Amino acid sequence: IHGGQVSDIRQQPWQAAITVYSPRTKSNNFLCGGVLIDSCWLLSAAHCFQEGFTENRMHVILGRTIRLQNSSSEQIFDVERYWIHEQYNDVNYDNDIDLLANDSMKPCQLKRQTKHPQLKDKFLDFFKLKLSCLTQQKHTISKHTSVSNKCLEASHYISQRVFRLGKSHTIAEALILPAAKDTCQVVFALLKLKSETGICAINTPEVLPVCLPELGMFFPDWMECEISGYGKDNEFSPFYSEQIKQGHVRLWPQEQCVPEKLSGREITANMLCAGDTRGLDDACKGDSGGPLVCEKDSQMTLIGLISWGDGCGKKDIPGVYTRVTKYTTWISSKMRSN
Ligand code: 4AZ
Repeated sequence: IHGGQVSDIRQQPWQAAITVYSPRTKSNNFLCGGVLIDSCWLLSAAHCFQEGFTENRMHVILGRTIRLQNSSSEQIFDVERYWIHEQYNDVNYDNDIDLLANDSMKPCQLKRQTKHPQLKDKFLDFFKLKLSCLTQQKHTISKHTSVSNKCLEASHYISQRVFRLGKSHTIAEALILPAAKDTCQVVFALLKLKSETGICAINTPEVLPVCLPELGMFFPDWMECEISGYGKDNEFSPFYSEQIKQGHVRLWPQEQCVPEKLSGREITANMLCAGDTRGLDDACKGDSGGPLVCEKDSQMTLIGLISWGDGCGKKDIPGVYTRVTKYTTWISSKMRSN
């Protein structure tokens, strides 16, 4: 994000960072932004995937404020499959939209799995209940009652198990409290989930899907909306941002969203322009695939995916976004049939 402010993931809990494994450097490299739209589903920009990376090289990181720093609130997933829009045009970026399915059966963090064998058996008991490890509660516990690291790890372990068992119909809400020395006690509330499909991302203050626009929803010209990402501060900066940033941009009238403003490149009806007329806040390299969100009827609603532009933050030059309202049918039909 050019301009804007550094933010906290709790301000944009739908923001994802997508990484791709490079066999050459043997590391996971930051690829693009993404947006969580449902427990197991994300949207991103098609052009991020045009090199045809295989799913097994990609990871989705949710819940992180600092891009490269592990956090107790993060939830990391493999990608089961991704779909690039059938009409995606890699010359003019028309239909620059991509849908990813989280792989609920393959969480990335299985390291802790064998650390708490005693919990393994117990886990089967709460299998029929709803489980969510509320990070904020964990923090409160650790601050005020100096919970042992063991308990924090245990609650992490349980949440990882839930990801593994993502296809279960119901899981338990659990709160891990310190009991006798070095042991943890599991306190849980019963709650039955309505969903019969897989559960992947668990809702926490740091991980929460954005709302999709409803058919025919209207967003007025010059409405102020919000963008976010881990992308660069400036077009020629060598680095992506260390911390998630947010910015504020206004929706441009389509008549002013023309090639003359965007170094002659074609604009289609599937794109929308948004920007700060003063040339302050704008999306930049690495923000692609991330969200443009507007508040509508007090719901944070995804109306654009960061797609392209002419540099970053130039005065009177808007950023170009994939117009999400054009794809709600495509998105729901893909989700329904998969
Ligand atoms: C990019 O390269 C990019 N200023 C995305 C958005 C914008 C510019 C570049 C808009 O991913």
